[in-house]
Amino acid sequence: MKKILISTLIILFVIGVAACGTSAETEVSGEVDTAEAGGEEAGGEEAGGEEAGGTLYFYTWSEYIDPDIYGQFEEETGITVVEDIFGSNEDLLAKLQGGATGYDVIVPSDYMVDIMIELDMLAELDQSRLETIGNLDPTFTNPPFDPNMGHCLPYFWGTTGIGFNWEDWDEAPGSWSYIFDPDLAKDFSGQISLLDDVREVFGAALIYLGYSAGTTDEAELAEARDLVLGIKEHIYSFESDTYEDLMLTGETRLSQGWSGDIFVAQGEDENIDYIIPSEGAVMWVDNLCITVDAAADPERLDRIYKWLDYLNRPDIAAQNTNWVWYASPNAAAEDGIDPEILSYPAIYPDEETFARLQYLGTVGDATEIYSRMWTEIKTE
Ligand code: N2P
Repeated sequence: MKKILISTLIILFVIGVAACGTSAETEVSGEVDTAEAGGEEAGGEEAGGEEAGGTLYFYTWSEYIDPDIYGQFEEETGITVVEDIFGSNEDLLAKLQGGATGYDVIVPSDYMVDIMIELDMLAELDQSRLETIGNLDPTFTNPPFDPNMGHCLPYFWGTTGIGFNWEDWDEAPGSWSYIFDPDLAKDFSGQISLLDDVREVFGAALIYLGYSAGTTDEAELAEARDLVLGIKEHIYSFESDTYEDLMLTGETRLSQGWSGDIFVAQGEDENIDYIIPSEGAVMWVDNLCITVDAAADPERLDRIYKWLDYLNRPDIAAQNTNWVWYASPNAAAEDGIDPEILSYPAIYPDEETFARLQYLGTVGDATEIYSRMWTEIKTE
């Protein structure tokens, strides 16, 4: 199955299909106020300050690392990692564009890497500074959004599908119609959550309608907007950071969500499960990227390369996947990854499922249409 997966991924990349709790904050930040990480000064003087190893500011998605890794890294290098959380690629971009210069390493998805490279926001990656560079699966080393990993290291990849509770179903809800068809969605009225993420919500609606997840066609986008507006009365919330907690408390029964988040919730309640719908789903690759601001400071860069090398070590990458339940692009980590994860088709999908996955892709000037229609969805 692994072979099938790799060859399919190669095809996807080659043809460029692209068409909570932040426990780490409390554990690692200690004396440092993480709110400062977004400020103009963060990562500056403090970083070179009282501690020998200094501080590294890591801006990432929620629940996206085994929190133990921060302490292990600090023990080994003396470097304190301060985690700050964003909920969507657009929030990440807005924060940096708003003047936050303190972040060292950020974790944008595929299409956002493309946008940030274009905007000169990412430093080039000096692969010669990474002893672990050879650990990556070649499938991921020349992605269309970052040729030859010129800027970033792939971190995790996964899909965006439907989280559900087996208490409600005899057969898994394997269609987006359970969310987007008002006649079906009304059965769970007020108990459905969608991601608070413009591209993900449009992506799913467009896929359900049979269009490309990254369309730039205004009429198709209007149809997708109207679809979401048509079920909005049944939506409990638009939520990206804690939607799996809502499933655990039973407040929501169906969630648009990211594979690993829902599998982690399944660890607490075995009735919770995840499915990639028959119409298809969004697939993404998230990446470790260095901000241009950090790259201007050799001391910050030293810490950054140590951090990237550490996360890309086979034992650490495996430990991390075993905690987050997202697929790893690190081939050398495979031996350490829980066999249950490696054999889970919704994490490492088979060829037939892969054929139904799409990258969101960049949409250029149509970004304005997406954001206008997103506002219409959120405010109407
Ligand atoms: C983890 C979020 C995964 C990010 N909580 C999806 N791009």
